[in-house]
Amino acid sequence: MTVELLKELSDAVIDGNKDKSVELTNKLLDLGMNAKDILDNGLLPGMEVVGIRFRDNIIFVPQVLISARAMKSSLALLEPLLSKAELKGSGTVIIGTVKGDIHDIGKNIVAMMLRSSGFSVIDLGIDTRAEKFLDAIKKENAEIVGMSALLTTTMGYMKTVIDRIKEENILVKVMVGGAPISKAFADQIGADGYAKNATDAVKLAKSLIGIVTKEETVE
Ligand code: B1M
Repeated sequence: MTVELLKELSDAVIDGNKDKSVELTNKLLDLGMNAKDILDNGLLPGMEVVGIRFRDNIIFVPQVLISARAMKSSLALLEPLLSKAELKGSGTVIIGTVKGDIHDIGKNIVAMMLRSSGFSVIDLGIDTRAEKFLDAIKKENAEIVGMSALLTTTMGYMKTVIDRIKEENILVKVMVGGAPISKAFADQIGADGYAKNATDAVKLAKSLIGIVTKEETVE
């Protein structure tokens, strides 16, 4: 039964049916499914299909937007549950989607998961300029800055931010992620780490500030 409901939830995201998406998310929570499983096995597979259809010109920006709205409405229900652990004291992370880029679903999930692992997260939102990253890092005395980019045309801006951090000799660890980003790209631009998804982002953030042992760190 839950497998069918998860499939229906994926379909609701694909169809951009916000009400159905919210209803099914609530139903799965009532049945006792944990928030992470709903995210991984219902919402994310739906958004993956949306991405493929968008890429193949089967659907266009308006349909993607209504799918994103459905996904965000369900995420809003999951967020307090994913953030419940509230293990304070892990450190402060400044996070944002880089300049020119307005994709924020993945970045929001990463922020949510970091919060649920005890990090204090300051989310600068989308289309974030280097100055805004730098001001926040200094103001919050952050241990980590996280940048997200979903476009091949915006991923290069991550290097601009890293160069500014180096120019100003700011002591902060830099982690990057987003669909077009790879470990090789992260190394090339001088980031301290790359994570391919939100779960790995948490492991990486912990390893960057020395919370986990070497064996547990993310490559
Ligand atoms: Co856009 N879009 N989009 N889009 N969009 C992509 C990225 C694209 C791959 C679609 C495609 O062609 N298949 C393509 C980029 C191609 C390229 O650059 N090579 C694209 C394009 C072209 C565009 C526009 C240019 C379209 C246009 O206007 N002609 C335009 C650009 C706008 C802009 O940013 N300036 C545009 C617009 C939009 C919408 C506004 C309609 C909407 C965004 C809504 C929103 O975010 N609020 C949208 C969407 C939804 C997508 C797709 C379909 C889905 C993205 C998403 O939310 N995925 C996307 C296709 C795709 O990626 N498959 C696409 C789900 C999300 C959970 O995954 O974001 O990858 P993701 O995050 C993951 C990991 O990457 C990682 O963890 C997350 C969770 O597991 N991660 C991190 C992310 N950030 C991290 C940071 C970390 C660590 C890990 O550390 C800090």
